[in-house]
Amino acid sequence: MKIYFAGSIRGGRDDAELYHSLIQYLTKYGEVLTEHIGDKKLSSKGEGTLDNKYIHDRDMEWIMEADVIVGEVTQVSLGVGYELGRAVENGKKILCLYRPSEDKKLSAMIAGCREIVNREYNDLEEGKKIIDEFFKDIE
Ligand code: 6K6
Repeated sequence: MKIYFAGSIRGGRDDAELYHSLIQYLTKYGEVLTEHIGDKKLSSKGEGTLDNKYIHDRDMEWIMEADVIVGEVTQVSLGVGYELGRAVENGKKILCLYRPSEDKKLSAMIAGCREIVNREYNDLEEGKKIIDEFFKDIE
């Protein structure tokens, strides 16, 4: 099983630690192609070594290769929204995890997408349970 984890980078890195923990947990179910998303040293400003076209093409290849896409969508990110749209277009199985809050409302284009399993949670432990249920359902 290959898993593509999507989480905000240039959209803001406030949740980087949570991404790290979710990615660690997801390795229980398969290979996570995007472990770097959980790297706390990765800032929203970027390392500046990788070219945008290189990043886009490599990430699209990984999305095509992946069996499952898991997105943490609380922190608004254009890149994550784009990835989810391309994943839907290509018939991927998709789980989105969102922590409800007044100041970060989930876009209707994600919340209203029938091809995405959208689940709300409040902390890591709840997130892990949702991941377990999702993988049980798709087995
Ligand atoms: C690091 C910091 C800034 O730029 C970098 C290097 N960039 C990226 N490296 C790997 N994946 C990326 C990079 N920029 C965006 N992505 C992909 O888009 C990731 O798979 C994330 O799921 C998503 C984040 O999009 P933004 O718009 O928040 O950056």
